[in-house]
This record gives sequence, structure tokens and C-alpha cells, in this order.
Amino acid sequence: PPVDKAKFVAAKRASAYVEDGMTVGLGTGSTAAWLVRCLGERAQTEGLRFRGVPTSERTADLARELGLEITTLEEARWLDLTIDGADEHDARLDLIKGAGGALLREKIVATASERMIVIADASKKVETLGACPLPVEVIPFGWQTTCALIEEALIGLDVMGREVTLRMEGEAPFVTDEGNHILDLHLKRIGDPRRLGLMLNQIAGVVENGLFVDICDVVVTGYADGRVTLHD
Ligand code: DER
Repeated sequence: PPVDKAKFVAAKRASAYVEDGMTVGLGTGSTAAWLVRCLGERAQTEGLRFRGVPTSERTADLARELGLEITTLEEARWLDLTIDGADEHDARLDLIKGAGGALLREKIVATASERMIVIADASKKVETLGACPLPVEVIPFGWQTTCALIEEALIGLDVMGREVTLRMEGEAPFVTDEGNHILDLHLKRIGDPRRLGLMLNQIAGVVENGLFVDICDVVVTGYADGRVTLHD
């Protein structure tokens, strides 16, 4: 389908940023999966050698399947580059991430990297962040209280919606790689992403949120006809 082609085109262009000997953060989601496949292809055909730090167990599984060398953030410490997808990005390259449930490790790996590149199809570009739900990772203990505290805190903020839902997987609450839950905030429009991100992380029980402010350096957008545009 065209969207898949667009994601592949963006991933292929971004895979060219990876050079021999680099340590690279490998993102999570369907677009990032294309990146891992493109890097597997380069490893096969060009003998590209790099170390990957996966941002989720499923990305780790895919990378291993393709014979890529992966390491841990503990071992790597600082990365040259992280390439990952996004749910939304605005003109300032601020992001909403976390639809795939990996936002905590993604944000840690992205902030441990010299550069962060986002790969996306054109549907991810928005005027104002917030049409997508904003994922917030919370510890299981007292998550209902944390949820109520978030709803209360939203009242004074420049957002349009205030509904907060517990992300489910089938009949049970979704559980992240770190064993936490995710609350999705349906805000419709976020007037001040930086302020909202700072406020959310002050609330007891909140581990991290899916707003990536001043983290992304470049957005590579792919199109089904093969075109690519770079925003930096
Ligand atoms: O969950 C995530 O953060 C993913 O990177 C997501 O934002 C993008 O997933 P997609 O490439 O499948 O749209």
C-alpha cells in the first residue's frame, strides 16, 4: 500500500546516515521496522558494520532476526544517532510518540544520542500537536490516583480535550517493556507542549510522557512516488 511505500522510502533515505562503526538507536513501530530492514540489507550487501541499541524488545527481536549486532545502552553509553518514527511532528520538529507503547526507552535512547532523525510518511506532519492521543507511562501502583491527578492538572492548561483513558491490550491493561501502564490523553490540541511535558512529569506515579520537545534534529518524510523531503 502507498503508506507502506512512503514509510519505506523515508526509512531507506535515513538508513544512509548510518556509517561503519557507529552506535545507532533503533526505533520502534512500522516505519522504524523498515529502517531496521534497510540496515539489514546494507549489512548484507555492503558489509556495513554498526552496533544497534533497540528501543523495544520487538525491535531487538527483528534486529537479531536480521543478524544485526545489537548492544545495550549501558554498554554503549552515548550513541551517534537514533532513527525512529513518530505519531505527529509540528514545524518546530516537536513530536508526539508512543502509539507503539515504547516511548520511555525511545526517549532515553534518543536523548543519549548525538542526533535524532525521525522517519515518517506525510500524514505525521501537523500544524499543532494533539490530534493523536498523548501517551503517558505510569507505574501500576496507584495508577487510578495518578490518572485523577493528571485530569485535575489538565484543567488549568491550554488544551482542548481532557479525556484520559487506560490503554488496554485485549481484556487487560497494556504493559510496557518496563512493566508499566500507559494512559492516553485525548487533548485534541496542545497549545504549549514544553509546559505540558514538564507538568506531566511532576505528577506522582508518572514515569514519562510522549512529548519529545527539542529532541528531534531532522524529519525525513517519504512519499509513495519515491520522493523524500528533509525538514531540519
Ligand atoms: O510508538 C512510537 O513512538 C512509534 O515510533 C510511533 O510513533 C510511530 O509508529 P509508526 O511508524 O508505526 O507510525
